Order: sequence, then structure tokens, then C-alpha cells
Amino acid sequence: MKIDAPLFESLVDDYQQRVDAALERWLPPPDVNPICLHQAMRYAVLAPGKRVRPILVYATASALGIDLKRVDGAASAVEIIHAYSLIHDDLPAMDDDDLRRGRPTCHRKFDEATAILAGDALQALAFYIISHDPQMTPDAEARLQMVEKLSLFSGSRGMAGGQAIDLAAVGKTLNIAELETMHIHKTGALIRTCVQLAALSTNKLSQQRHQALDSYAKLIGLSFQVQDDILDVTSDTVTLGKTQGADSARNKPTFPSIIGLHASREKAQELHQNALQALSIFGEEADILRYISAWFVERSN
Ligand code: GRG
Repeated sequence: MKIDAPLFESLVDDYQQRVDAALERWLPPPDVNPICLHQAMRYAVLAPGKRVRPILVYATASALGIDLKRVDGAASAVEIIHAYSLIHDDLPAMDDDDLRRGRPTCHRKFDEATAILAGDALQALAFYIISHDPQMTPDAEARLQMVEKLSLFSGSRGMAGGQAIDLAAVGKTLNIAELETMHIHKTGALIRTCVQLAALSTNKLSQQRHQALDSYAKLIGLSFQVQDDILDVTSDTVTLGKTQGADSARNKPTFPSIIGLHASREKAQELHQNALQALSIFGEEADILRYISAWFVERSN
């Protein structure tokens, strides 16, 4: 599909609406017991996030000619894992934040115990979806691989491990390689999962194409975080929907704090160019992924 900027924007809108509808189907109803827990889960997931990760699942599926119905489950699962990670990240024991997606954080709106449980239950729900969704692949082996990827990349060797490195790094001096390792795990692993889950939804993908997509995903996973660090310095709380300057206030190492703002912008652009290069074996069917890479480094929230 030939893509230009307006079409890209309308596809992003479609994907956001599509995943919101799927999330609504998977989330427990707000009036079913335990009501408070279910309301907290819905509050966190349905809050107005960018839906970057589901968009990436749909975009990869679209580039590979996969029916989007087959990846609704994967798109929902990654957003649900992301929502759980945000709830737990905001807790007093971690970043102790009051604002998320322009609203009070889950533990502020409900209470700490409910927020912990909502995160736990969301993590379980994501794996339920991947193992259960009848619309996904009929191939049991592929489904098992999806469970494996999601668990590996969200666990201690992926996102949760990155969070542990992050917490240990507060107030410390990291070099750029150590900072990258942290972000490759904390942010990059789940972004990589999005592309992998979509790629696993087809058995027609060559090893070479699979690897090219994975390289692309690794590069944009890091560029997303570089831009996040830049925005923490340059944006404002209302635009971000979370507390601006929170990283520097907590004395967290970031790309701008280590290499400066100018070099951070160059780094983001370099990662973007490398991501485009990784897609060079694809034709215009992958243009949507090229636009996503550009979006990641140009976004303002
Ligand atoms: C608690 C296991 C555990 C992990 C937490 C994702 C994470 C790991 C912490 C969130 C804090 C943070 C700033 C992480 C970097 C990743 C990131 C930029 C998250 C925000 O993602 P967006 O911008 O948020 O996609 P929305 O709200 O738009 O979905």
C-alpha cells in the first residue's frame, strides 16, 4: 500500500479505535465482582494512551499482508502488559508518580493494594488472551512461541529486568552503553515483542525478513526511549500527560544527561535512519513501518 502522511494518520486512528474496541471486549465488565479491581484495570488500560504498541502490531501485520483480525489479541495483550507496567512503575515503591495519561495514577485514584492487584491481574489477562484468542493462528506451535516471546520479553530478561536496572541506577553515573542496555530491556523489549507477535501470525515469512523486522524493532525500541528522554527535558506536563522533568528530578540517568540534548537528537535520527536501512529488503508494503519509525523520533508526547 502506498502511504503518505494523511493516510498514515488515518491508519493510526483506525488502529487506535480497533484496539480500543478489542480491549473493551477483553477487559472484565466494571459491574462484575470484584468491582473495585475490575474498575481499576479498566481505568488504567482504557485511559487515553497513544496505543503505540498495538499500532506497531497492526502495522507489522499490514506490512506482511496478515488479516488484522488475527492480531487483535496480540495488540490487546501488549497494551495490557504495557498498562500493567505503568501502574506498577507509578507506585510509591518505584517512581511514586501522581499523574499518568493526564489523570491521577491508578494507586492515587484507587489505593495502593488495588493498583498492585490490577497490575497483577492485567499481566495474567495478557497471557490468557494470547493462549486463548480463537481468532489468532490455528497453529498451536506458533501460539506457544507467542507465549514464549511475551513472557521472555516482559520478564526479568526483558522489561521487568530493565526496570530493575533502572531502579538500581538512580543517583548513579551510567555510561552510554549501560544506559542503552537498561532501555533496550525496559522499553525496547516490549516494542520488539509487538513486531515478533505479528510476524509469528504468519508462517510465510522468510528467516531473512523475520530478522530484518527484528533489527528494525530493536532500533525503534531504542529511538522511542531516546525521544522519551528528550521530551522529559523539552516538553511540558500537560502535553506529556505525565510529570515533565520527573527523570532529572529523581536524578535518573538519561540520554540528554549523559550526552547532552543535541547529541541525543542526533542519536534518535541515527537510530531512525538505521531502522529504515533494516527495512531495505522490503518494498512499499513496509512504508507504514517507516512512518512509525519517523513518528517515534518526531513525536511531541
Ligand atoms: C514495573 C515491570 C515494570 C516495568 C516498568 C514501562 C516501564 C517498565 C516503566 C514506565 C516508565 C517509563 C517512562 C518507561 C519507558 C517506557 C515508556 C516511554 C513508557 C511510556 O510509554 P508511552 O509513551 O505511554 O507509550 P502511553 O501512555 O502513551 O501508552
